[in-house]
Amino acid sequence: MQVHTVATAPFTDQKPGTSGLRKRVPVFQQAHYLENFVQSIFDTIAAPPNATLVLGGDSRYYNREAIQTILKMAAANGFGRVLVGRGGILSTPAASCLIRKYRTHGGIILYASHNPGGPEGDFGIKYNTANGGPAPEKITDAIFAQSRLIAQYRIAEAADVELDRTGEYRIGGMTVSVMDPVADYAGLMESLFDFAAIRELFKGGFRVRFDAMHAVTGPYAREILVNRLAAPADSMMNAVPLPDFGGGHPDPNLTYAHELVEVLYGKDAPDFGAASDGDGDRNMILGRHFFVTPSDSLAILAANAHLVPGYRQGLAGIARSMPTSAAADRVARALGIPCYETPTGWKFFGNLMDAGKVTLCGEESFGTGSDHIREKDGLWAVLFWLNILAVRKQSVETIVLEHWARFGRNVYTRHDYEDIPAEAADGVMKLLHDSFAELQGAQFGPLQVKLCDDFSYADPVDGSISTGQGVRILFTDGSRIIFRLSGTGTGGATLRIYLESFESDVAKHHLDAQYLLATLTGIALQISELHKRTGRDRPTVIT
Ligand code: VG1
Ligand code: CO
Repeated sequence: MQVHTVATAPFTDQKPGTSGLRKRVPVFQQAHYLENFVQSIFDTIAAPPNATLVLGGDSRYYNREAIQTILKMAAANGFGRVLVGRGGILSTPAASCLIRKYRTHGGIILYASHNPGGPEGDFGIKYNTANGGPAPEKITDAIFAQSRLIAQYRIAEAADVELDRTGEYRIGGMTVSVMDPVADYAGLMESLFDFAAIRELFKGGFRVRFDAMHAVTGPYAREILVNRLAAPADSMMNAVPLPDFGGGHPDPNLTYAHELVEVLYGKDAPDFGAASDGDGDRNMILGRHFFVTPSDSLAILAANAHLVPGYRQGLAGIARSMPTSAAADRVARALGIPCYETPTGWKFFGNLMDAGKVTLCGEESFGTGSDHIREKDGLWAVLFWLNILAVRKQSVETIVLEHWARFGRNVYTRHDYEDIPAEAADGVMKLLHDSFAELQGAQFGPLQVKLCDDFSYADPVDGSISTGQGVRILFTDGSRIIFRLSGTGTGGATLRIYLESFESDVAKHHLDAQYLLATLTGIALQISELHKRTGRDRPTVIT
């Protein structure tokens, strides 16, 4: 095997965000751009000789080219084996599953989650460590630092590997195992959930519709829902992964998954609907004419976990990201288990799960998961819900309303202002910071501000501190307004406003969240001067 050492110069913008490095495809197509970042990963992790790596992605445009490059670089950097999903496909949860099951040194996931794909769309790359989870900040910071110094990278001269046939291939001394991307993951799901009960549910005429949004979950959902659980084939929609996701935006929310929403809110709607995102780690749960917020979903899964074989022995604890509603906290209290509040991003859950402190984790951004892997897991959440529905034999809506009647309802919404000028977004955040003193104790109609700050987190396991994780305005009655800038976008800035209040009155539980949160929304707009500063009079997306 001939190895070339290629001289290169640093790019200054290779700083990983909330979840890996994401840029437009043409940025990654620049000479040396991908190679620099991959070499920076290899230099930082310093894997021992002959280590094993997992490699795959969400099927988006440029994945295949990137995989060929990364394989040649892995061979030149002394890896002994790379496990690749057939066709270059691995959902993020499946990659996490493989890293753990085969005890590999780590994995490289090529994906940009819910961001659009195609030649002008987004591409991304993320490194996961041996526990199967996204590299923690100290590693992503080190990778970034290395990318600022890099002077050369190593790459083998070799033919491209046939990615579409399972089997073993060689690049010099390194083996490439092209694997079935679904089998191990599907087996893991089967070990956690009562597949027999779910099969019975479908047999009884319960109808489900799953929208893979032309992204990676198509083959996974087909194998699990149709082949193993015997749901009818027409339970699936948009199930063939496409490099540009069919021109869509593979983000499972009420705006971008409108095709599914129309089915579930239409005439003769199925009993249950779900969608997943580009890389398969998110989930949206719908009942007939009913939407379950991700924050409620986490709380409901926790409250019903005893009905599911994999969780029957009890939960060690729950963790949620700071902007996620406190619905799960109420369940944790009732169960007598701890509830942790972390910054946004799944990487913060890893330590808690590794230390055995939490079993379930969730984010308001349609992410739910457990310690079965170290990523959020879209299909896992779907199966968890189906398992609960199979046991309780009630509708999704009834289960949610009963949950609220018991615990109260944390009324919740998120308003996203996408692609606004970075200066306007920074201006809003600065204004808020500058207003902390003035806001403290301020009265807005019936609501009084108890505290405002910029959230920071001390990891209870390794003591690491993460600051600047979002502006919180907390009111004395438990209501909250959070402002945060997205760390996953590639164009302009995205400002997220998270709004939450608590409603104990059952008579109000059926009311629309936007209506119930109107006062809080007004306060948020007033104190942020958002409309004036961004020129926008309404959010791009409401979830
Ligand atoms: C968003 C979500 C966050 C999630 C992250 C990665 O980040 O808000 O909760 O962990 O995406 O999700 P941000 O910084 O844009 O708010 V995904 O499905 O990449 O893997
Ligand atoms: Co995702």
